[in-house]
Amino acid sequence: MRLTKLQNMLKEVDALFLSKPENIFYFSSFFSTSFMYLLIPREGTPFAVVSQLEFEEANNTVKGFSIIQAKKLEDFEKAFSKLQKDLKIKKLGFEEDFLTVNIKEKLEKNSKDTDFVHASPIIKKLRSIKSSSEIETIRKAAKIADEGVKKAIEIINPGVREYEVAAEAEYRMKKLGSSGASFETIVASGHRSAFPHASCSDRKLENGDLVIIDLGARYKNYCSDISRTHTVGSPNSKQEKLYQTVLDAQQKAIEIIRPGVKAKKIDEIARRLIKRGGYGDYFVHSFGHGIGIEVHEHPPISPNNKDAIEEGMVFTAEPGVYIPGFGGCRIEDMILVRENGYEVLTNSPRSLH
Ligand SMILES: [Mn+2]
Repeated sequence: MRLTKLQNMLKEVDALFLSKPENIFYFSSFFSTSFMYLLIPREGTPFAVVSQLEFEEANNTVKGFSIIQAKKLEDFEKAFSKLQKDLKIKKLGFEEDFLTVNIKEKLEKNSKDTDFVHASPIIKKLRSIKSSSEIETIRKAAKIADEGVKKAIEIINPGVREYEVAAEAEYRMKKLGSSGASFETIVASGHRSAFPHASCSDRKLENGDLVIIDLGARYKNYCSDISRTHTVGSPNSKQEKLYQTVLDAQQKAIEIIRPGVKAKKIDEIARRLIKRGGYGDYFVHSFGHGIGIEVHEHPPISPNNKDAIEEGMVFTAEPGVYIPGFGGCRIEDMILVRENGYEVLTNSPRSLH
């Protein structure tokens, strides 16, 4: 189904060469941790070149491909050059944002007359619209992340170190079937909460700290991503004002989500409210990002994205404010775009304390 859809979209190229494991998984259902490449012609059976290490497993999993075993990378070169001749490929699509120079040189060596055409946008677009089975898997990943956040918040107490909070949350998620974190868990407390991409340190939590927890679970090769901000002990009025502004910006922006709305419009609503709250200089990232097999994927929900969002897209809603020396606040949820609106996939309570 996905393959047929892709093949129907291949107008500009004779075939597509894929090397990115996430794209390969999307089309073949096999997530390679060795080397694996797909060659998908516009018509007819596609090919998968698989390393000897993973051959048995791939042979059992991958359907609809002609599978070629390569003992080493040189075998791949030979296999590819044969396919190249057999299929008479004049224009070859490739992932311009992923393919290594090393592999590209190997491809070029035997294809002097072949034009290489950028093909990443087609694949990103396809992957951004999730099927119902992908949505179910993402839903489960989101539920596991909710449990991870719950665990983290339970143990936020003075004297506990940031990495202990992260470890407990990840352990909880693994017990629920996650194969691991979908990115390095962030527990950023006190002054560190003002660093938008802090991971976690050995800092001990103190009374009065703002703590940003940002984590995700990987489940059956799909990712989740959620952030909550909490205080250790009771919040002060400045912290409360900050939290209310971010929450309001997030909620008001989420409310307009439905197919046809421009991504930049969603970002704009949140940005305007944060500016109105007096924090305009401190919202330094996009409102959100697509999520699926990768934690950050198409579409960006940013001031630059003029495209309309579509039914079946899943992305994050994560406004944040980071005030150096004071602290930060980010609230992040995962949103599924539905026919007439949206559904929030993460459901942890949104409260500062
Ligand atoms: Mn995120």
